[in-house]
Amino acid sequence: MHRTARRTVGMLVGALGALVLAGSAPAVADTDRVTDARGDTATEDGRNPGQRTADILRFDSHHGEDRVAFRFLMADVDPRATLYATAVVRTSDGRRFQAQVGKLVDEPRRFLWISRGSGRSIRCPDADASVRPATRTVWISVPRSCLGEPRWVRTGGLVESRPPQGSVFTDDARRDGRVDEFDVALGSRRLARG
Ligand SMILES: [Ca+2]
Repeated sequence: MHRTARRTVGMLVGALGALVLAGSAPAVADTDRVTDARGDTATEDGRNPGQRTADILRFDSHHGEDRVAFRFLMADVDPRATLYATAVVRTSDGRRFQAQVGKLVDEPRRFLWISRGSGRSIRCPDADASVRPATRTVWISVPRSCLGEPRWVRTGGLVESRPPQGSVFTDDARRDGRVDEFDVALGSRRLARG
C-alpha cells in the first residue's frame, strides 16, 4: 500500500476507534423507581388507611444528562387540599438539597423552592415543577448545575397535604407508615449520570 494511503487508512481506523470508544461510554441516564404502600399516610395520631390525600404510590427519580427529575404518583391530588411535595437529594460530594413544590387550595400557581441541607434557599431559575390533579402526579425537575454537577445522587421523597377539614397527612416514599420530615429516607442506590 502506498504510504499516503496507509496513513489515510490509519487515520480512518483511529477516528473509528475514537467513535467506538465514545459510543461505548454514552451519557446514559439512570432511573430509580420505588413503589410505596397504599394507605400508609401518617398524622400525629398514627396511620390513616382510608386517607388518599398525600398518599404516595410510586416515586421515580431520574438522573439525566442535564437534570435530576422526580415524579410522584399519588393516590389522589385533591384541588381543595394544600399540598407540599419534597424531593431530597444527597450528592456524590456529600451535599444535601431539597426541592419542594407547594400548592395552596384552589390556587393554580405552584411555588417551588430549592434549598441546601441547612434550609437556606438557593437560586435555581431553571428548576421547574407541576402539580397535576387530573393525572394524580407531582413532577419536579432540577438542573444538575444547581446541585453542583454531582457524579451520582441518592434520593428521597415526602408529601404533606391538608384537606379542607382535616389534619395534616404526610407520607414518605420509602417508609411504611412512619414519617419524619427532618429525616426523609434516602434510597441506597447511587443514580449516576452515566
Ligand atoms: Ca403511600
